[in-house]
Amino acid sequence: MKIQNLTLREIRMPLVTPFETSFGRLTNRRMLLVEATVDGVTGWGESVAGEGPFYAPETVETAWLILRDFIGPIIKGRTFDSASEIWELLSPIRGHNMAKGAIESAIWDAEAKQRGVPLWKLIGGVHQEISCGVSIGIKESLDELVATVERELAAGYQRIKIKIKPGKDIEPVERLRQRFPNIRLMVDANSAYRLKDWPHLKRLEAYYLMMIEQPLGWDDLYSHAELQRKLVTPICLDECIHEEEHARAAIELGACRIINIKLGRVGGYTPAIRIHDLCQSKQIPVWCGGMLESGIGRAHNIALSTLQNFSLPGDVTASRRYWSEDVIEPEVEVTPQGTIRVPQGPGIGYAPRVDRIEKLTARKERLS
Ligand code: OSB
Ligand code: MG
Repeated sequence: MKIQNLTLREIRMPLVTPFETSFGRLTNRRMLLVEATVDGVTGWGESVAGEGPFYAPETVETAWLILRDFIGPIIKGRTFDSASEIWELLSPIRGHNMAKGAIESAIWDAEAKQRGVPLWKLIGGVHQEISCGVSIGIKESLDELVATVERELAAGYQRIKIKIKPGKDIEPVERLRQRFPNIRLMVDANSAYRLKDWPHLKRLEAYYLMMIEQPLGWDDLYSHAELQRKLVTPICLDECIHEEEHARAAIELGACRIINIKLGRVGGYTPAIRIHDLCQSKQIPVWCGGMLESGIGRAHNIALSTLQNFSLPGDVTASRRYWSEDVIEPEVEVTPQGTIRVPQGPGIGYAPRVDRIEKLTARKERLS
């Protein structure tokens, strides 16, 4: 197979409702899409890099620059047998996983389309229906939070995750537990606490949470190991796991009991599958995280979630939770049981709406 064309574009989409985390509030999402043409077939990928370097060090701008000046020249015109070789080709570039993941996933989509098979089958997926949870941003009031949770449960979602930060943690959790004693509930702090806050985090244990996601520093495995020893509730790591080696270290150190895998954060399917397999061999359950993706990234998350050890509900949800109109057809829909039925068409299985994407495009560059 030969990579003929690579096109980068930035699209901008307003969120249906603003999304607030411990590191900021977002109303408009900028995302970088990659189109990769391989032997005449085009695959699509999405970089999940943020507007600013607040979740991870990368941003839309850094991903663009790395793709154009460093990844493009390695990949363009390259011949290869399988998309599984792309990750290794990119190994001279340190970090920049979100830039790598965008192009790597586009090439996987192209290969699956070439072969006429669904991408989830090509990567060895087994689940035909995936379980969905929701991630709910920090709300102004507890009443608004309760109303949001009520709505998501009515839509069928199987677990509720709320974002927390210091001062907006114990109270919202307590309120939700009073109102919904039996739901599967978890929190995500996006690194808003320090190890010395452990007695405060310990108070969350009264509310029997499924897990506490990424309470401490974004790259601080050691403190998470200390914290996990003080808690009964499992810690789930998100930000910390950006390399396969970090996953191994986290497991060996006892820094977490669950891992959230995001394609973009780890650099694409090859590293995501390796982390998945490692976790499976160590009996660490995983689930697929989300990054407020457009339909392109959402479709990739669905494919990834079909692997065997994605045994907990992920943050992969219906398009309409974030977008008034998505960029794929059909849009991602969730069943009343809170599941997504995996598409059976070739590649990502959802068709990019190129006309709409074109309208949303703020800039576009074909790499030469
Ligand atoms: O930590 O999982 C996170 C969104 C942006 C950045 C980080 C995170 C999130 C979410 C949203 O939780 C999940 C989704 O896409 O629904
Ligand atoms: Mg998270």
